[in-house]
Amino acid sequence: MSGIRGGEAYVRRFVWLAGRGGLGSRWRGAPADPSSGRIPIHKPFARRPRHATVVAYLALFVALGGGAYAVTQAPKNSVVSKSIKKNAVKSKHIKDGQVKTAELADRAVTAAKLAEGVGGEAGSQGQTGPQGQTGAQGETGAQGQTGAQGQPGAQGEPGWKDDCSTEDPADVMVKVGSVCIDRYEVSVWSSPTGGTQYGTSSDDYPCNDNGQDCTNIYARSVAGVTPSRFITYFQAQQALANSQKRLPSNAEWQMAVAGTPDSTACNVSTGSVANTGANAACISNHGANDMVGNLYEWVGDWDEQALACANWPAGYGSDITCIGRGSGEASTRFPGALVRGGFFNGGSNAGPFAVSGIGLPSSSASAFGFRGAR
Ligand SMILES: [Ca+2]
Ligand SMILES: [Ca+2]
Ligand SMILES: [Ca+2]
Repeated sequence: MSGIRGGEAYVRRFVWLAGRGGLGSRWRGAPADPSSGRIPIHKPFARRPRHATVVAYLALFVALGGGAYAVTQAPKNSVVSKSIKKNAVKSKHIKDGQVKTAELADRAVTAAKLAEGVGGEAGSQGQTGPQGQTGAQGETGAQGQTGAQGQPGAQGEPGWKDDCSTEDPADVMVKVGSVCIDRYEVSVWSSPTGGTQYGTSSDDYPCNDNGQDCTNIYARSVAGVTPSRFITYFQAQQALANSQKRLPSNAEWQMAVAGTPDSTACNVSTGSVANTGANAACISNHGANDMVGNLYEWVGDWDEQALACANWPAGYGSDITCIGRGSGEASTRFPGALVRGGFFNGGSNAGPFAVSGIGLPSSSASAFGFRGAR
């Protein structure tokens, strides 16, 4: 910018001269030297013109062909109008003789530009800045949708029907209140549906009396067979478990026997075991056969082992009762597992109230059998 300093002053003085009326005669009488472009202006000037006056006469100067004059002290093409900021160049910055019309391009200076100043061009765009830091973690997203339904599970074990029927049509149970009771005294077999029967005429069970290894015997309630006997409480219990049954409680047995005849309608005096259901009239109100007579039947309950017996009154069929300790009788310290109903040679001792706790759970006898419940 320093090269242009003084240019405005030069123009100002030129204009001031024109304002005093001297320019016309001098302009016309002393045209610019074509070799230098310098306008012959004489010093000194006693008075400086106002800025508005400078602008007005500079416009006139340009209109009269000022483009033919040039600034001699500015390097060629080093200063163009767009390089000068608005209001950056004022008359006081221009020295005498530093602006010559020869260096002003055609139409480079207009009255409007001079009044406003000339703005520079926009600079070039800067380089791309460095990458910013990683932003903070966002909030947790919303819960996803419910997944698809899984596949059906494996089939469960066969269920019991409400009417007490079973998967094995030959294995018959009857409904007694809220429980199911075997219709017949049990026959014990080598498979859930039959095979070899055990305990018909001897103690031939393929497992121990204590029942601990009895995974191979099955209890079924089948008509027309000799009920199994010679079996301990422990064995009977496992045979039932292997058939998804259990021993009935003493109470359940008592409930199921109701209505069974206390007479020879049941096998109470023949002296030998009869086939299951052979005495058709020996049946309870609930449809259970042979609960009185034929074989005594294990129930689930234990009591103190009994050593002696008594009889129920006549109103209870004079049935036998052998339970607990009498006065002065020392305890054996063993349990007596209860059997119910009497047997094939019990006579009047047999009946719906007959109960005996003489036998241990580990006992077995030709007159002891059982039936199941669930
Ligand atoms: Ca045995
Ligand atoms: Ca019986
Ligand atoms: Ca009786």
